[in-house]
Amino acid sequence: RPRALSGIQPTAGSFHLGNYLGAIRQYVDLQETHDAYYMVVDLHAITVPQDPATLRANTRLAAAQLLAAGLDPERCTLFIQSHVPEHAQLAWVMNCLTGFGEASRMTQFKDKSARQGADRTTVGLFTYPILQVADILLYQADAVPVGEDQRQHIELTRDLAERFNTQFGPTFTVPAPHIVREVAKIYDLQDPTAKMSKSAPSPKGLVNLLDDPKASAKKFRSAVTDTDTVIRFDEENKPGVSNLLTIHSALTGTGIPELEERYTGKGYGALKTDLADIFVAWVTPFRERTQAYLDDPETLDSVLAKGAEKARSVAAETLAAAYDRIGFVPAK
Ligand code: AQP
Repeated sequence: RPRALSGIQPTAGSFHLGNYLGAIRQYVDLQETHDAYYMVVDLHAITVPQDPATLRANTRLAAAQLLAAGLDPERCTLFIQSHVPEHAQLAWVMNCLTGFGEASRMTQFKDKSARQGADRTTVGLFTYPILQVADILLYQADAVPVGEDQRQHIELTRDLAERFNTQFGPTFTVPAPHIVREVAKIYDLQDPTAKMSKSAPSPKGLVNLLDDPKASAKKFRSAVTDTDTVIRFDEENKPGVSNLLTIHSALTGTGIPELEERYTGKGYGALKTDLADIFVAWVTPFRERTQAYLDDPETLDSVLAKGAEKARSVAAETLAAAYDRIGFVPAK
């Protein structure tokens, strides 16, 4: 079976609809076809300041949400990144293979550091994509399910895998991004030209899965569209309507052309209200399942412990091979 690997940050507490449709749904699908490894990336979380108690709670909450979304510990390996020390170890190696200029070109870093201000930006945030390279290469992943915003980081991963393999001999699988075009970028409901993001300037267009469903329904009903009345998928001229159609189609499995037909002659209000109802019907059991995992911390911790053990066995083997190629003396 080919391997899949992906990670998700625990920082915001709740995942948002962009995380779910752009990434987590693909995690669930790839369990069926791949030897899949998924992790809650707490090492990535501390690239920005975290309160310790909140980080701990949010890390468990992230794992609970992944299980609630359909990850099955019998069919994939779910773990916490910091439980596998090889991530930090291989990241150091990759840091030493990455050009400073190359790292400086990462657009996510440029955006996030600009938002934070230079004096609050850490070196950790700068090298975050290189830790991500290590995350992926340790598992010899073939496929990396992510949203569009991560494409550049996967490119960097491919470059570094090839660089290492050329310099030291074949060691790493060169991975490919697994990006599902239709849902690769879910947009903010209030600013449909910006990606839905936990760090959006305003939470008004951000749909968090664990928020009160009534509040989320309201966000759908007041989503920004345009002054026209026609329901048609046209990302350039009708980004708001197109985003709503994308979300509707992803949650119901109905094709966009069929939706366009169904809503012919109906106003935007009908689309928004229907979508609000569809979301609430989907998210209500998701929230209940998340709560059930949180209420049973023993099961959750045991899933994560088993996952870490399995992940470590793979990661340790890869790290040992890399260390050997580099010329490190093996520890006896
Ligand atoms: N709007 C989105 N549409 C599609 N996919 C998305 N992802 C994030 N936002 C969207 C994908 O979710 C996965 C997990 O992302 P992360 O843990 O790296 O979180 P993030 O990218 O930090 O989430 P945000 O909300 O986008 O936060 P900011 O803006 O602070 O970075 C990834 O696969 C990502 O592509």
